[in-house]
Amino acid sequence: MQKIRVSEITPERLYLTRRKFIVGVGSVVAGSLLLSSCEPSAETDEFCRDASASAGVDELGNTLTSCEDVTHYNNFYEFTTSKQRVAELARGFRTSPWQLSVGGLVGKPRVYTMEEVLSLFPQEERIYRLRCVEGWGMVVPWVGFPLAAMLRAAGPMAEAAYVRFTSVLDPQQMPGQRTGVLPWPYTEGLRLDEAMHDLTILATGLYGKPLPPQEGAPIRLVVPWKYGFKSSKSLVRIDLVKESPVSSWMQISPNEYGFYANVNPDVPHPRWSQASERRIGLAGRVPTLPFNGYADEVASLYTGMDLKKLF
Ligand SMILES: Nc1nc2c(c(=O)[nH]1)N[C@H]1C(S)=C(S)[C@@H](COP(=O)(O)O)O[C@H]1N2
Ligand SMILES: [Mo]
Repeated sequence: MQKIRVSEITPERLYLTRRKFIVGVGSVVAGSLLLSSCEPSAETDEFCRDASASAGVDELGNTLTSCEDVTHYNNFYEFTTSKQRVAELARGFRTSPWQLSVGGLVGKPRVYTMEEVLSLFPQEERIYRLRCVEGWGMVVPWVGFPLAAMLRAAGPMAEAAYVRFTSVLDPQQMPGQRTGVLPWPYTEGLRLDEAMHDLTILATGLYGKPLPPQEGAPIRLVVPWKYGFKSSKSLVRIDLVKESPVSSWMQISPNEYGFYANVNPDVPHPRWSQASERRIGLAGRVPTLPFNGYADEVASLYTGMDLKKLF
């Protein structure tokens, strides 16, 4: 099958026109320039050669992780459990044609092609911290749109309380799916109000370009206040459901990788501390912030709940 890149169908300006920040607009945007964060080098592959972001830092002043590091240090167990090898094993993964179904307890279920997704939902840049439960983090300039826009278009029914996310099942293309390292397809879930929060996005790109395969092309979830495993890659289904979905990670290790998985420096993983993290590309460690630094935006979602139990 002929491989068609999303960028060939959709002009890249579609991704580049609506850059804006959700938080910390002030000085960062005022002084922003289109800057290329990746120095060309022998190591830099095609994707990063013309990478761009509207600022070099997030709203807290953290330097963006280089495009090269973002795209060569990945968790994507469908390909391999070796973070440095995901890019190489995912190269050439066919993501076109692609369909994303939105269904379950909705009035208007719909199957979107990627072309429809990109033309119906205006794309914007969101610079977010990503914190993996393993104790490392990155700062990534995503391109995408609020999941809420797609859920609103579907018309959630009154009984819908949760959202289940299903990633692609394609063992022919994904060697990790020919192993039992996780229950496939990769499944995750959010409470409906978490899914509707404006910080929750579906990402279709990063560094100003359509997602490369290792990042969960052509469309993946990004929930920046939760551990990275909640941000499912290469989505094919989004279903509104009544009961709390059981994720792939909950199935294999419920006391290590729970449903909420809100970033919390005060709640250690059973096998390591979560108090600090290694920022990929930087020396040393930095303190991990409650809700990954998004507490002002999201803490109210959990009023009255015991945060220590929300692992
Ligand atoms: N489908 C799928 N989604 C996934 C994963 C995975 O293995 N499969 N890994 C998760 C984990 S553990 C993390 S930390 C992030 C990593 O995203 P990144 O590679 O873009 O940094 O993706 C998440 N989404
Ligand atoms: Mo992770």
